[in-house]
Amino acid sequence: MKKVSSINLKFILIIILLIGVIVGSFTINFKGNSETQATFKAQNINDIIPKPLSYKKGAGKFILKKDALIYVKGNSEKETEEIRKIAEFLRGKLKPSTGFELNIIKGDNPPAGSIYLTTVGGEEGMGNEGYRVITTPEKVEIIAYKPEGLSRGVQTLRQLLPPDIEKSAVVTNVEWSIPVSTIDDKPEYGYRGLMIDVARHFFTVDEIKRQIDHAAQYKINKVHLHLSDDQGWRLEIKKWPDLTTIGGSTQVGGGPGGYYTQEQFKDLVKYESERYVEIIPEFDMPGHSNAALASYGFLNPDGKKKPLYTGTKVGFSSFMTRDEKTYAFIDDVIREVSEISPSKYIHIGGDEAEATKKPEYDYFVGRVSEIVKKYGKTPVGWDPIDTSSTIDSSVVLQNWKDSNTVAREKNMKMIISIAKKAYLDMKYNENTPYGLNWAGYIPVETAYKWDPTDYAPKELVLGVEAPLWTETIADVKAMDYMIYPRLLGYAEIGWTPKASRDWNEYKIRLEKQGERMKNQGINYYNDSSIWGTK
Ligand code: TNX
Repeated sequence: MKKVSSINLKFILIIILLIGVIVGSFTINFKGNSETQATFKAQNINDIIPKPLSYKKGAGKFILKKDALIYVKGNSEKETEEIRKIAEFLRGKLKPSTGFELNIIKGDNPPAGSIYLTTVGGEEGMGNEGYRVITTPEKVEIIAYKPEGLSRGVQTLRQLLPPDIEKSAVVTNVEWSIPVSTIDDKPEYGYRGLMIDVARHFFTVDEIKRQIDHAAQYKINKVHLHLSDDQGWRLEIKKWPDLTTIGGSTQVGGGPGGYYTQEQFKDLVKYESERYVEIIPEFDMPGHSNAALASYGFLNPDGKKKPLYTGTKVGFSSFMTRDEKTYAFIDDVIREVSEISPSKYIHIGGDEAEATKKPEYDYFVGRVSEIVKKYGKTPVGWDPIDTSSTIDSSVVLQNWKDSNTVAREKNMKMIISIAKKAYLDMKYNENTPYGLNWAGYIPVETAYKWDPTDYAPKELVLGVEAPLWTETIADVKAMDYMIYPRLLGYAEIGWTPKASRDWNEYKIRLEKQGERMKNQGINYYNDSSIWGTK
């Protein structure tokens, strides 16, 4: 009798277990895809873009409260002061939505409830941009080898908080919590860039700051400004003021154009350096130079100024390549820029010089590269600059066409910006209201599914850059639409190793970023393949 009942008990237990399993799996199926993904996600991955190298989730959470303190401590007083500025940036980002006025304190041993930013204990292997975020119920600690790493870690911290953190007005019904977790992170490439063409259409300093602020949250660390083209010259050069008063006076379509004074440029550079973003100035030569040729007659063979140009054709203008007046002028430009631009790079253009014969082009880019080097900077040029006999591995190639054989032979370092993958001015599809399509359509998926090593050997790759040419982009709304969400993909291609990237998994994280972008007022392209039709 006893034996029978124990068998029965086992049987009943098995039945209960089986029912449990069936009901459980049914619930998951019934709940549908998104919730299943959410459950999976909560346990195993996070929403962060670019995806960190490693993320481990524990039990519990840290809750940010209104009396929280931000402790900062560097390896020297100077470093502590630098970290204090990063803490100020963080406080500024957390304030609008939380309403909290977090106090910043120089010191270690933060009390429970604090955020702690420190380079003490940071390891050299983390590199300049690597960081670790350790979240426990008591505190959030970001450790890095350099303050720059802390600034990248702070961008990650924003993404660990609920999306409401990005709202610009106080939200009261939210718990500002971060799951207990440890993140170890560092980038694959040191160059993760965005280019903005401010020559075809001019954008103000504030518009550029806003754009860079948004890009920096995804750890973009280089912003290349295309400061001159046929349609406009956008940076004051004190020795040659007509460059901006005449050359900067219009834009595509004939609008009023504009330019940056050197003071404004310095202010922009300083603002971005506080976000650890480097500004790289470009003057496009010998082609794309009509705005300069329209400003000064002496730059032209007949001594007369060219008319200003407001169309969108390329390849018709050229500096005189065998006239020393040209080089004296360029020397002045490069000298003045090198004095106000801390970046080690100066971009000299070199693309689409169809009005310059090949031997003249070669001579010209060689001479201009020497000028750039004379002022202590590294020249960067678009292809085909690599094909010039005057150019060697002291020059960086920005590769936009799918051809860099000569650059490879010369061991030139490269920034990969292949037009058919990385051009932000290409339309997403035939319905995109702005942009061009000469390099094809670039849907969000295409923008994500490539790697710089598809185009060049890894040891030559400095990183990636996504250029926004602005022939058809006249305002901030259009700019946002073309940049977002594709820039998140480019940022991840530059940051996260190829082996850790997968479109299907990325898509889930991208979907989550939609709410954050919306909260920040970014007019992103609301792609139905990512966000559905809601
Ligand atoms: C090619 S890419 C250009 C630009 C145009 C762009 C338009 C490159 C180095 N030159 O002058 O604005 O196409 O997509």
